[in-house]
Amino acid sequence: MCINTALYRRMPRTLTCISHYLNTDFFVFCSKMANFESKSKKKGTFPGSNMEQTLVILKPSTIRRFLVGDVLTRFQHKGLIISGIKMMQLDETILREHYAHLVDRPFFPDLVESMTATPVIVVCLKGKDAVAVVRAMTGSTNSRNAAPGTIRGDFGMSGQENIVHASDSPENAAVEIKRFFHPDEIFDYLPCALRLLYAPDEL
Ligand code: IDP
Ligand code: MG
Repeated sequence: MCINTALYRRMPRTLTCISHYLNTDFFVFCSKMANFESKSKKKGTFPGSNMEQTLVILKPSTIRRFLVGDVLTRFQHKGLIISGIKMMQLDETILREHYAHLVDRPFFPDLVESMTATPVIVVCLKGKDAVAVVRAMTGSTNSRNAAPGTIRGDFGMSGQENIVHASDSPENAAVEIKRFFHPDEIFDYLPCALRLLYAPDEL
């Protein structure tokens, strides 16, 4: 029997063994997780209850440059949970509220024009210390000064066209999430990989 035929004949059994192994392992993992969650629920410390939420806006230039996937991938690879996500068209009214600290600045009309050029994608991200983590990943306001490795540092050349908005404090994050999402657009789920992302005493 040639070696290819031998391998071919053994293949189904090998695949069955692998799948059996994976299913068993997955089953054990899920039972452990369910047990862990039910114990935590009884203690009143459901995993994830000490996590923060923060708001990110993928700006029109990011949409137009086809960078949506790259930016979202960064947050997902970091381990941040997407609790809400949608595309929406902003207008001057909401921007006057959102950028209230900038309405008197000479560049404000340009900022409105830029932020209304196309729809944006608003994202609510969840994780431990999510606000500070996402701000650090975002980098300095002016993309030219933003450190390499940050989103603005890696994808931008501009102060205005700086890829994303990110909430700058937990208090502002709460206000901003309410500004852009209805409560029923925020979803409370936990990923299977939660116990691979955090140690038990961090949850
Ligand atoms: P941040 O986005 O890093 O929190 P903010 O000071 O809150 O920075 O400014 C909000 C947005 O306004 C910035 O992301 C940027 O798009 C724009 N912006 C801020 N400063 C300038 C400026 O000096 N020139 C042009 N646009 C600016
Ligand atoms: Mg800001």
